Amino acid sequence: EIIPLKRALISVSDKTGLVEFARALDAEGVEILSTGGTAKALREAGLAVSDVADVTGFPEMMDGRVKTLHPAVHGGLLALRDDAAHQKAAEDHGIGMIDLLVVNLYPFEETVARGGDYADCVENIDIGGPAMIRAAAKNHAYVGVVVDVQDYDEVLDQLRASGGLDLATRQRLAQTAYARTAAYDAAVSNWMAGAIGVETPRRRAFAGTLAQGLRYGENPHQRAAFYTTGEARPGVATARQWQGKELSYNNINDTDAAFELVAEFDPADGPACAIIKHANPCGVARADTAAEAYRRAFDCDRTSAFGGIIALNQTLDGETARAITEIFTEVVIAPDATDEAREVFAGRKNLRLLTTGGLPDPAAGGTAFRQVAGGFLVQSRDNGRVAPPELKVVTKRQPSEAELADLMFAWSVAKHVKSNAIVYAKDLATVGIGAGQMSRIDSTRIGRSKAQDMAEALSLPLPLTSGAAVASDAFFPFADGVEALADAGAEAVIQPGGSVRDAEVIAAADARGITMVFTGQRHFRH
Ligand code: 93A
Repeated sequence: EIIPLKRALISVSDKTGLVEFARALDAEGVEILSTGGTAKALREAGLAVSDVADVTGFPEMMDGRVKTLHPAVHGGLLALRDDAAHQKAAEDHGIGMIDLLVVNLYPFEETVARGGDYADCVENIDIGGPAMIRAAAKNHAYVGVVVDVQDYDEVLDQLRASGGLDLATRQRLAQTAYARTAAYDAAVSNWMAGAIGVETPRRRAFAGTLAQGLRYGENPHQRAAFYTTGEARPGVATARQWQGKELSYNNINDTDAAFELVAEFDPADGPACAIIKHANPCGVARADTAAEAYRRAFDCDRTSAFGGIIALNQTLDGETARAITEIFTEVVIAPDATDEAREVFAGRKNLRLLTTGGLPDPAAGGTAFRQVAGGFLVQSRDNGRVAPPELKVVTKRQPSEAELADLMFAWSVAKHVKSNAIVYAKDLATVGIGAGQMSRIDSTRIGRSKAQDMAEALSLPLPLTSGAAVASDAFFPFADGVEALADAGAEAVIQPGGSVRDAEVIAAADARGITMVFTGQRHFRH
């Protein structure tokens, strides 16, 4: 089952490791065919290669759009070696067999990522490469196909040991090859969806590029990997990691939650900080300085913040970095970090610092999906936002300017808390968060008890729920939720409205002298 490897076609855009690999093939007596740029690179390294143009009898033409799309190439990849008719056809037309195909594609994803214009992206859609990859992969009974520089060594090892590749390797390479072409076309389709403004989750392709194998998944007995979709959204997938050990599955999930939350707060309005545990915020705050925002976020729930993930909406500075290092933190993500901040973190192996170069646009479209048994659900990302003029005050009591600011703040946080979500906020900082409960009233109670814990930890005379603004991610089905908030001392509530019992809920708020505003928009998050 070892197919002797006599002739290889190499056509690669990413020329990493190319010369060494080709030299090793050459040393094993493999004849090498190449396309323009690849052949040039190999000749410059002193290797003897044949031009594909000489094999096809056609020059590379139309800006390289047509170079390998020819029967002399595809016949050599697709012909069954043990089929007399196939071999006769090859002989009649002077087609030589190709035993190994080495291709990596035009850098389409990179072109999108670097912000290439429409024409640039279109020109970087590889046609001949995927055609050859799919042909060679189909004929894996006889042909080996390499699409990943990482696989060069394994191919060489086998070649040196046995003169060819065994079936299991050819199968595995073919399987990898189809994963690559599928991801490539998905990237093209998804880029087009963005470029022409297709928001619908229908007619979408789903695939990603393997960015990193992970040590384990959500739990140590689960295997995991991180795939990127090529979306040009600043965040955990595109961030630069300055230091610290590899991110885990849960780290990546929490870091994403943290950064997406903090991006709700425009840096032009001042620094904001979020601390995340188990994908929920345990403290979020805005302040005049990043260090102060961090301290206030930390104060909300000092116990939970231990081992948390911190996101900032602006540059991490030295002072904030020093404050952060006072306790154990897993990950810090920010658009940027000063040299001083990096020095403060340096040497702390367990603390990872990520910078993204910018903030994601919270209002941008995009696609979100989650798995269910036997399928997955697709929806546009929750980019819903309300501006103060869109709020409807439904109670007699009107919000003060400070209350309005706190309501808007709490509402933005609630969008990023698992449902049922209740967020108590005061002076642009959370003071109690109730997350992920099956009943809204339970979230109300948990948020209140968190605020009591906070008051105890900080030796405050009264929990800050007194006079707080409260956000509820969805409407109150009954008046009891509002009663509970009033009992906690809350003075203003923001919620979508839309319950059949809205009248009862509003009446309860009026009876307790609370301000209530409706957003008309819900933010379930599960
Ligand atoms: O423009 S193409 O779609 N037309 C082709 O016929 C073709 N054949 C190979 N692009 C084509 N390729 C791609 O050229 C390969 O996938 C590879 O990425 C690149 C290598 O070109 P060069 O050897 O000139 O650097």
